[in-house]
Amino acid sequence: MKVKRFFAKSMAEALKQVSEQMGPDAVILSNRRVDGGVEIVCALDYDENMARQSLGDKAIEATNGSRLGEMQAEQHRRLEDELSRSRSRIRDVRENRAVRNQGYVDASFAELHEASTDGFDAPRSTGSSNTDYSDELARMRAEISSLRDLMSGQRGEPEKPGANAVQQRLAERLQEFGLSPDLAGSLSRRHKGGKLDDGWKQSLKMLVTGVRTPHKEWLDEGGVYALVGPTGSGKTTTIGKLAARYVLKHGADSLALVTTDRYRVAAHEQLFVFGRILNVPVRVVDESHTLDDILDELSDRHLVLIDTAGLTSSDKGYQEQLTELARSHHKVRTHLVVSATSQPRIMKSVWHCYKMASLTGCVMTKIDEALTLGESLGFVMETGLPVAYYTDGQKIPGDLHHAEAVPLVRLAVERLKMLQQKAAAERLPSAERPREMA
Ligand SMILES: Nc1nc2c(ncn2[C@@H]2O[C@H](COP(=O)(O)OP(=O)(O)OP(=O)(O)O)[C@@H](O)[C@H]2O)c(=O)[nH]1
Ligand SMILES: [Mg+2]
Repeated sequence: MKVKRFFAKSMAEALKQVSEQMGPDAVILSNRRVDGGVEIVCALDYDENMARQSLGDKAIEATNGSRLGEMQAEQHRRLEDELSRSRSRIRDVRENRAVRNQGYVDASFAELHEASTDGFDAPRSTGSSNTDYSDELARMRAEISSLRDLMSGQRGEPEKPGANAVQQRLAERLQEFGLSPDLAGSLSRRHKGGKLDDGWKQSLKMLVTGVRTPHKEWLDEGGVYALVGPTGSGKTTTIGKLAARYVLKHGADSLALVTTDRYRVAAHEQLFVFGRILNVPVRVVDESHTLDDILDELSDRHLVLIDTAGLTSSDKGYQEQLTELARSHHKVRTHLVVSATSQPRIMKSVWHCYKMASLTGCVMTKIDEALTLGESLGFVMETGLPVAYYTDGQKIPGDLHHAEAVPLVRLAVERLKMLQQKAAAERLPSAERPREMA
């Protein structure tokens, strides 16, 4: 895992540096404003297990992937600063060696001694012999090498040995529920004693706390919302559902639809059909109409829903589309649309892919087709993305639901029960199976 820090005057410049120096597979661990611009910390070959290991016990605080990324970035910043301090001390020692005969060595070690109070072991000797100098240099080199190992994630704290049996069973049940082994392990380890069922309840409570949902519906709050995500995840269908629901509740006059998809043939057709049926205007971002021009014109609308093309980082237009959302002077709340049927690793890579659009939340689609829902809950818990809506079918607008943590977790538990009942029925001899299972 290679971690690197970038500085630039603007986010666009920083992202350009990232893509030039680390390529399209770079994962953004954190971005923040600093004096004179922005700072981005990125990783190549990012591996959460490795990140957790390198953070040791502190990783427990990282209940979601986004926090883990930030902690990893923070650790990298700290190590990089220490590394540069060590380097400058070595430089100082070298320079001082050159003028040793002028009696500077004692002073330089005294200086090192002072500097060591901020995190390094103090050099014990203040003598001026060559041996002292070599020892000190060797110690610093070892220090630098260990810092480098830490920064590249090669040397982490070893895993704590053996969780107890209840924790083990709890972790298994949480994985059956659909959570990743990492998250299942970290939730189960918090259950310090007692029965399996108590641990299960405690873990569900933690999931409820970890799954963030907005208090207000977009339809009531109003604003500009964009849906991004991979092709086929359900962006356009969800916009159709949202638009239909809005029109039924508030009428068509204060709603508008926009699409940024000028990359694919007949890309707007579906959205225009929704617009025609609902009597709502549909605007297309193209060479002659920028997103901001269109949003300026629509500023009197209570709700504007933006559909986008499902592109991957290797597609032409991917960066352009996300940058225009992120840089708009309107407050665009960009949400990632994720299918609940995706594998957890795919969900994560999709999130990494779209993170640069400054995501404010997500919409979970195709809940009806997913065998278990723990994957989706784990995803939102690990990324920290609030879930605004979820969809569970193709009916417009019936299969759209405003998300709330308790019902979502309850739904996931029911889904697990159904799965377990089905598995139990399949294990029975056919004569004893309930009719629908037989
Ligand atoms: N079963 C089920 N199907 C859904 C759901 N949401 C969307 N779909 C279906 O998924 C397919 C793809 O949906 P779209 O809305 O076209 O996907 P998209 O994200 O706009 O795709 P692109 O425009 O290619 O980026 C369609 O057949 C939808 O009917 C859902 O909640 N459940
Ligand atoms: Mg679409």
